[in-house]
Amino acid sequence: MVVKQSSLETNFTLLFRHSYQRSALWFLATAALSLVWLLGHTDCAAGKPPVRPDFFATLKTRLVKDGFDKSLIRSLYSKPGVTFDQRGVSAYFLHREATLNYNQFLTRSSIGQAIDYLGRHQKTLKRAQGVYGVDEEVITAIILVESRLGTSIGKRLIFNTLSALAALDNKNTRDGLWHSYLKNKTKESRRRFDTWASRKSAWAYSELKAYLKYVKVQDIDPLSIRGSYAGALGISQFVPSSVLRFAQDGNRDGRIDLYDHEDAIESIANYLKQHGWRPSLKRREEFRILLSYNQSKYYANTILNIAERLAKLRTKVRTN
Ligand SMILES: [Ca+2]
Repeated sequence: MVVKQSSLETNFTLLFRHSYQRSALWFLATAALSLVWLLGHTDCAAGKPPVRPDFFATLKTRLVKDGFDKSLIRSLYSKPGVTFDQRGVSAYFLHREATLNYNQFLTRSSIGQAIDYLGRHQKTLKRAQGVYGVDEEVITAIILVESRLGTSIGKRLIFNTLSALAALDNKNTRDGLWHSYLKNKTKESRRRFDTWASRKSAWAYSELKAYLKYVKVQDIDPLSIRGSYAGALGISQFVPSSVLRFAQDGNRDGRIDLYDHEDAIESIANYLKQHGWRPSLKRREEFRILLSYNQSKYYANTILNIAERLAKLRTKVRTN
């Protein structure tokens, strides 16, 4: 969703934040908004598109300053599919890790689907275990939690997600998002949002640069990859910097495509190996390595619990 007129309304509200004359403010704001709407309407009637605020102006300048081609960046951000994903950014702020119900991955149905997955991808999983020393049950548990075994990989354009998060370093953008959308949906303070936005925007800018490098190297349309509102992509839900550093071409077709199971399986195994995984580690060491994949302790525990459950069930089937 694009932030449009509602952010203009917000700006008026901010201008008069400390005024006691709320009714006068309301009148002025309404009159001004009517004028803005009228101008936009007149433009439309005259065949001109309505003028939209450019939330990516400072971001584009920054990318060019950091060495990205000016005409490429300009052309990319002028494409019709590029929007400031207000809803996606807000969802990310509102639904953070602690609220996720990890027990859903330990139900009989989820474990049954994971067992099927182990059977379907046995050859690839066994090869990854042999080459990287990571248990096939652990890789499967990660794929189950990250993307429901590749069936839930996110619907948002990664480019839009990372661009919107990166643009939050601009105070006006944060003001617009907070007042037009978030303020009425969260009990969190504005200060907390600012702290989160500042941290996330720095992270997202770096990931956006990694993403642009990845799509260039792999010759992929930057507006063709969809993922989560946290900017993770593929069956393995790697962030772009992890794609650059750890992703593998599991099916040996000359391309790294984390929407392919063979590529994703081998990439996860490689990621864990590079973070210290080796056969027969103690649970607390495996736990520590899994925290590099996702900082949540619930996550790391869930992965290990699923993997143990899968290993036990498979042993039971073999012995029966
Ligand atoms: Ca491949």
